[in-house]
Amino acid sequence: MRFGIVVAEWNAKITESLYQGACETLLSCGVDASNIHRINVPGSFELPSGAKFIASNQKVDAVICLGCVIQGETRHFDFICQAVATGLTNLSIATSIPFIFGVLTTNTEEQALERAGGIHGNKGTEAAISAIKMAGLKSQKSDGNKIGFGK
Ligand code: DLZ
Repeated sequence: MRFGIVVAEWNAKITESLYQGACETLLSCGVDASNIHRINVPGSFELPSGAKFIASNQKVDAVICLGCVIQGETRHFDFICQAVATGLTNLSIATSIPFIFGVLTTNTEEQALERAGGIHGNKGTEAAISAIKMAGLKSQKSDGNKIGFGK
C-alpha cells in the first residue's frame, strides 16, 4: 500500500514526533519506505489543501495529516480546528481515499508533548494504524456481518 503524509510546520517539534510515530508504524507494518510520500505545509490550516495535493499527484491508498494546534489568546484555535476537521471530512467523502485526522488540539504545549511520544502515547502512531485500517476497507468483501467497500 502507498501512503501520503502531510506534516504541518507549526509546532514543528511536536509534529516531527508525530511524523516519526506514523512513519515507524507504517514501516513496522511492512510498508516499503519508497511507498511513503511526505510533504510539509506551513500550518494545520493548510493540511486539507496539502492532502488534496498529495492525493492528486501520488497514487496513494490513504493520506495521514499531522498537525498540532495549541490554544492561544485569540480565536485562531477554533477556526483552524474547524477548518481542518471539515476539510478532511469533505475530502474523505468526496473521494474514495481516506484522509486521516492526526491533529493534536490541546490547551498547552505540555499536553501536546504528552501525546506526541509522551505518557499518552503518540497520536501519529494511532493515525498510521487508522490509515492502514481504512486503506484495507477497499479489499474487504461484503459478506455476513462484515460490511466493506469491495465488490
Ligand atoms: C496562525 C496559527 C496559529 C496562531 N496557531 C497555530 C497552531 O497552533 N498550529 C498550527 O498548526 N498552525 C497555527 N497557525 C498557522 C495556521 O495554521 C496557518 O498556517 C496560517 O493561518 C496561514 O494560513
